[in-house]
Amino acid sequence: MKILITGFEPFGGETVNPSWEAAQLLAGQQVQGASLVVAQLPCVFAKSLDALAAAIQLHQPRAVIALGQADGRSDFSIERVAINVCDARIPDNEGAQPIDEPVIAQGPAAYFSSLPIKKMAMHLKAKGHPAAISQTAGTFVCNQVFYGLQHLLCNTPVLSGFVHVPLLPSQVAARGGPSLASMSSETLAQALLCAIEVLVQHLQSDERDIKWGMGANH
Ligand code: PCA
Repeated sequence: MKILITGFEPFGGETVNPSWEAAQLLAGQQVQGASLVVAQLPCVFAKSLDALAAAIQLHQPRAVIALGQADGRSDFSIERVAINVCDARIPDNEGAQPIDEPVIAQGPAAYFSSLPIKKMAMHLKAKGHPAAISQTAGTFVCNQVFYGLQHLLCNTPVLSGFVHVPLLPSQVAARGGPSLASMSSETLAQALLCAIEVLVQHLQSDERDIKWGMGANH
């Protein structure tokens, strides 16, 4: 069983992105029999969904967790819902700044995460990691990827969703000003392993249900 973890390239003039730093630390690790594979996504509206689809095609994962940097958030934000809107506050890495555009024309207004978000948040908190369910992934490239991911996989048994992570200490230091919460890439990776553990257990119990003809997805 493979789990695909995606992270983003740096954007907005930064030189690192915590989502990719953490993803790289997870590459090749095993979690209760599941292998973690990773892919980096461009922070470019016109390219991110093609890169995501190519990684899914290549790895054929049983679940996908897309990660992104969330400036100013102090906890793991396990996103509940992706909306069909791109409304960019800043230009992407190729200068595009869509305003009030759909991610997928004619797509539904929103998709929910199909990850066990409450179980993941509870387990993270139980292990001492700050975590919360977030009700918005914004309207920039992260939300676009989250929406595109759910759209691509909505009629498949592959579970998927999005988690925003806090900044790295170096990013906070470079900003100066009042201290923002930050987490090292090692802490991020450790916490993500806890969340993935819960996901794998969830998938395994799902598979037992399917085998016994119960077929429940949640
Ligand atoms: N964060 C941005 C896009 C890439 C990233 O890491 C966002 O929250 O939309």
